[in-house]
Amino acid sequence: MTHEPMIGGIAQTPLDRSDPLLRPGNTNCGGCGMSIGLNMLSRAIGKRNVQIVIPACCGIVTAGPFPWSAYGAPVVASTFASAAAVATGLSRAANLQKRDTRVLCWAGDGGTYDIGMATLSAAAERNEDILYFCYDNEIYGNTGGQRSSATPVGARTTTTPKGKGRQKKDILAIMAAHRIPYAATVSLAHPEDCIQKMEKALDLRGFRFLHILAPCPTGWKSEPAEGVQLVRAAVRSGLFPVVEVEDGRKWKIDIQPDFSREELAFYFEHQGRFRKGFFDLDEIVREIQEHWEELEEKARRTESAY
Ligand SMILES: Cc1ncc(C[n+]2csc(CCOP(=O)(O)OP(=O)(O)O)c2C)c(N)n1
Ligand code: SF4
Repeated sequence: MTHEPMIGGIAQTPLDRSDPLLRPGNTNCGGCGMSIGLNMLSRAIGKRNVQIVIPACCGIVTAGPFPWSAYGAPVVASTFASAAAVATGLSRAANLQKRDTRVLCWAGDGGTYDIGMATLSAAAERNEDILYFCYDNEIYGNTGGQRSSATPVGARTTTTPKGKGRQKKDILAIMAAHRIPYAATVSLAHPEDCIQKMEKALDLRGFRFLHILAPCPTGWKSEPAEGVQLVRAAVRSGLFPVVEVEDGRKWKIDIQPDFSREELAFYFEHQGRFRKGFFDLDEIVREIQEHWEELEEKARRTESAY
């Protein structure tokens, strides 16, 4: 393990790209979906130069204690609310200096859907040259699992002990509505599609947004070994649509679900946060159908228009 010393929060040594983005020896929980996402991102980055801004979240704890870092890339820790604003500064500096550096944000759902939304929306509206990742574990994981606006209906959290009563925000639609060049969801159970879309997003210019459903065994009360299976079940049942949107109007469905009710039941039954009696599977099936009717209509319109 070659953890590099850092000065002023930024690793000073040039990147050795044989070094993975997420080094061994980090303290993330076993089976953490965020770790799987970082490993996929590591493969997508390849030899590209990147700088990563990470706000308060599990992902910044991952770095470990100063002056060491468990990240094999320069990382700037930002306040919760400012990741996209800090990334704007880094990206503009890199562009002024004509450095071929891709500036990324790696943030949880709390830092994206809620606390960082103002700077995220502002940077997207200005079409800053940033690739923003939201790894969505559907809670404030790092502080013990409070509800966020990404928490799904029926999920018990420390602040919704009887199960959340509201649906999660549709973050992809919100980001697409900014008419940014690229917004997409990626599945950790479909590595080819995931890495190919990460590579595409890395090479595009302007504001890009990728949304990752990231199982959190600690908060979801699920088996660490079942995370990828849970994501596959979410994709196959249609609960987590894998789609991409270009320029806010060209919608494409990347993975067609089979709308399996068995997979949906597996998803809910294999997570302790969903207690029987606090969610209605029939209601969830209806919501999935409604959402997919909208998505298919958008994809049809795109096909006929472009
Ligand atoms: C303004 C502010 N409020 C609260 C905190 C405490 N805090 C640090 S991390 C965190 C949770 C982050 O949740 P999320 O963004 O979903 O990422 P996760 O921890 O799930 O990886 C909180 C509440 C903080 N650092 N700053
Ligand atoms: S609390 Fe959840 S997101 Fe955070 S490191 Fe553990 S498994 Fe990963």
